[in-house]
Amino acid sequence: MNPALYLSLILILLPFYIFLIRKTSKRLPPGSLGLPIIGQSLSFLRALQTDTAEKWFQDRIRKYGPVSKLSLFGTPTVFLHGQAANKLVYNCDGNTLANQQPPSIRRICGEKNITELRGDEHKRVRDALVSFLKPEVLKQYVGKMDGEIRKHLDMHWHGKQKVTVMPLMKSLTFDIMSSLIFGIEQGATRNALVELFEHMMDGLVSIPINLPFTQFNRSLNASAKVRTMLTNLIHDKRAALKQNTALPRQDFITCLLDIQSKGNSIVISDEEIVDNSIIIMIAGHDTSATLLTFLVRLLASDPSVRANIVQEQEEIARNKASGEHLTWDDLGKMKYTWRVALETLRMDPPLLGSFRRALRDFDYQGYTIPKGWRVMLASSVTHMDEQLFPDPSKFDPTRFEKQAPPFSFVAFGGGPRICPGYEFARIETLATIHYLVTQFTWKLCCNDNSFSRKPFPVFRQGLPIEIDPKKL
Ligand code: HEM
Ligand SMILES: *[C@@H]1O[C@H](CO)[C@@H](O)[C@H](O)[C@H]1NC(C)=O
Ligand SMILES: *[C@@H]1O[C@H](CO)[C@@H](O)[C@H](O)[C@H]1NC(C)=O
Ligand SMILES: CC(=O)N[C@H]1CO[C@H](CO)[C@@H](O)[C@@H]1O
Repeated sequence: MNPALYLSLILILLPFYIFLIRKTSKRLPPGSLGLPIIGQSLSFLRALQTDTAEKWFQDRIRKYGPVSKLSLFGTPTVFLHGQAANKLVYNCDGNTLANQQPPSIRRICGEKNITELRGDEHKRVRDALVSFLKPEVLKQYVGKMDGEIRKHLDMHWHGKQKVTVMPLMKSLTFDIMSSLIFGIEQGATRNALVELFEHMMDGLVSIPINLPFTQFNRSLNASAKVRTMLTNLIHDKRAALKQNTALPRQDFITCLLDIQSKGNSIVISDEEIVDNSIIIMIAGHDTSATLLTFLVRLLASDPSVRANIVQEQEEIARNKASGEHLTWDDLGKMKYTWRVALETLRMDPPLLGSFRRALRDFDYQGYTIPKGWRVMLASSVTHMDEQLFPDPSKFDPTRFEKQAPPFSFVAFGGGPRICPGYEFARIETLATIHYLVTQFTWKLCCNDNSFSRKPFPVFRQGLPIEIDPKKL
């Protein structure tokens, strides 16, 4: 991070920071707040960059126990981990702990964002999202996803000897979402949208200074353009629905417009549709692409898992006519493949934890978590707890033959804010793996297959592989 910008950030935040740490005389958790504002931010960022965040968590736990205080990104913070902490934070009511993104992210993602809402407001918008993302509805879109995946493989994999997996998976999950969420198919509009989203995402981890040459400004510009595009899209689709040239079930946007026009219990405004489709794109595209990339890496390096998956998928392929797309029932048969995906998420979760903000003082394990402080839940620490997952560093998909203990497997979060995209992610992951293993064999071809977290895992070399088409 640029030192001059960091310094100005410190000067802006200092009074607020002093106010927060002065205010309380309660029994605070152990730990040090470190240097003003900077606190432990740099060491944490370094751990993320070198993929040693898990070790960073463990060191802190060894030193201070299950609850400790620190200072991250200019805010005094309480660090929590463990099954009980997962349960507390994920189930906590919206009057005690709120999801609160920094103001910079709010400006990019919009104010009517589900991640910002709480209580009844959260439930109303969430119900609208889930009305599209629930299995009974999503199952109608399996064929559409299937089509996107096959098109992607024809364009970017067939005829190649070497491909770089991570950027391809990002473009695949983007294309799938663009088609299902916005109904924007291949073409100039989609290409423009990809670029705008990239700029937007860059800004989420940039320094929030809005000057004509900063990344943040470029991100805000992109956000404004996406918003205009989506607002126009909504008007067009509403007109098309009225003239019956679009179907209510065509995509996420038409689904919400249909709900809106019926004026029933779930009401959602145009602005909310725009903000929440942006949030869905941001929440759903890197996470799923990360899972797929880890799966491709795993299948290159674990022959026995690979053999089992190939067997399961070829069995399904044998019962299909050529060109026939996968169905909901086919996906239901991919039980082993999905357990491998869950075990991959256990060992390499795309998100290591969650942040919340305390809206009032509250006590946990004899300590006070003061109002205004941030709570950092290192939720994925339970993934490596040997009480919950015996022999935790062993890759063993059969663990997921049984339900994991509550609040122990939290790759999708938990409680009322649990990831509503679970089913979406399951469908696209299984369908993609199906076509990959039935059409190709591959091997890793680069010595450096390491990644850093930004905060999502990013493979340093993008994970290049050598591919061979299977003879059919
Ligand atoms: C493997 C893929 C995915 C993983 C690992 C994942 C993980 C998560 C996690 C951990 C949370 C909770 C964050 C918190 O409580 O702080 C979350 C929330 C969310 N996810 Fe996912 N996600 C995935 C895919 C998706 C997809 C495909 C979509 C959309 C189609 C999606 C949409 C959302 C939304 C809208 C929220 C916010 C929900 C709320 O605040 O009520 N996710 N996700
Ligand atoms: C980016 O900076 C320019 C020049 O200062 C300004 O006119 C514009 O409003 C900024 N963009 C946004 C979306 O704030
Ligand atoms: C954002 O747009 C403004 C005005 O349209 C322009 O002056 C500015 O250079 C743009 N910012 C970036 C970083 O591209
Ligand atoms: C904290 C914040 O800015 N969140 C906004 C999200 O949307 C709600 C409801 O529209 C606003 O009231 C909040 O200000």
